[in-house]
Amino acid sequence: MHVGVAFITGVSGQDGSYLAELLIEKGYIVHGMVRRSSNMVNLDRLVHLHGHPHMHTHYGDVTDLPSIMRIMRRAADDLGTNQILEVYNLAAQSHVKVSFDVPIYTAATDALGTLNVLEAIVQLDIIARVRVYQASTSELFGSTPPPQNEASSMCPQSPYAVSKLFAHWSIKNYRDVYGIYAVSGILFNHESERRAENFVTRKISKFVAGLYHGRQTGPLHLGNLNALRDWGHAKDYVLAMWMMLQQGDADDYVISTGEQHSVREFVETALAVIGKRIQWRGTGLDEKGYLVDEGGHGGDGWHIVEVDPSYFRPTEVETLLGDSSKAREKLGWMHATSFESLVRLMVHQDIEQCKKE
Ligand code: NDP
Ligand code: GDR
Repeated sequence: MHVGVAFITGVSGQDGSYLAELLIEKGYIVHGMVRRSSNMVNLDRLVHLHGHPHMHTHYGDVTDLPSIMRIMRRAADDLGTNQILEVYNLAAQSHVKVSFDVPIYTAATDALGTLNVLEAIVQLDIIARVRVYQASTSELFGSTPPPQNEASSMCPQSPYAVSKLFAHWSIKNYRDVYGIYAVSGILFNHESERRAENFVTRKISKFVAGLYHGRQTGPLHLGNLNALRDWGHAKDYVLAMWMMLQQGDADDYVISTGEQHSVREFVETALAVIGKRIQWRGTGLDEKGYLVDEGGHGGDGWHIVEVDPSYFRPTEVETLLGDSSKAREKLGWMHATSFESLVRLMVHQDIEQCKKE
């Protein structure tokens, strides 16, 4: 017997893989959308999900409405009496910097893709049998000063954030118009060893693991070291997604740790895991007036970090710090992994991974 049925778009991503694991453990049947070109590393690593009778993957794309409808119909077929289909819309072009290079594609996936998911529910006439979770983001706050909570102004700073704001408002609109149980989780940055390697935390943990194994021949090239983020562990955050769909009423929630660290601190903390220290060379201002670091070395003249302006963003989100008191009070959610534990976990996992390679 299964306790519920879920449909996850973006199941091959960092969050999708943790969420599929969580739901399978809870006894759900999980239907996940993957693309022909999807990177299956995360799902492939989950040996216990392979061939699991409750885990199904289907080809589709959120820009292709018929494929969403086909998978949704298939998932709805598994519903028992009085069961509700939980739809988690995690699919996205999720890289902020990349969204400046592919704005139209980002909007097609992140904005219109979400509208497609909502419209599929309306077209299939299954509104009363569905609950929807939308992957909203702290990037919506953009230039709004911290701390940010559900009532803070949304000032998106990238095509990614603008597209996600469209999706965020579409969720509210379909909730108001059709009465769909649809929620947006406004999640702050969350990371793990399953994070793609072009996000800053994983880029750092991989580099430090290489350093540990004596495999780095050059410095780590990074962009803005002064950006401040509120980083948690993805595993804690997918639990909050599930909790949001188990409430009496549909509502939006900020999910964060309430602790803020700079990219520079992430580098220092990761290096400390392997017993190394970095001496920063000082800072200056670039032509836009941003504080720019000049990199740092390991004390023996060997450069550990070089600042590479090609990683700067045309408009940067400088400071994010979430206030998730509403989630604490109403959902009873609280992050379990501290910043130091997160960094330690990521570095240790990459040390193991690097050894195998
Ligand atoms: P990932 O980039 O790891 O995963 C994104 C997933 O979306 C991948 O499975 C990808 O599949 C899929 N995808 C991309 N485009 C399409 C498409 N057109 N149709 C179907 N699937 C598609 O992101 P995360 O797991 O980190 O994040 C999950 C969601 O949460 C995203 O929407 C992200 O924007 C949002 N978010 C993430 C935060 C974080 O800190 N991680 C914070 C707040 C929000 P493929 O392998 O085929 O590319
Ligand atoms: P972010 O994550 O943009 O916050 O979006 P990312 O790790 O890309 O950047 C965090 C901060 O680090 C600075 N930075 C660099 N970033 C990258 N990727 N590479 C670098 O070399 C580098 N050097 C410095 C960035 O400028 C930025 O300030 C993530 C994604 O998961 C989104 O999908 C999600 O919505 C938000 O988190 C919340």
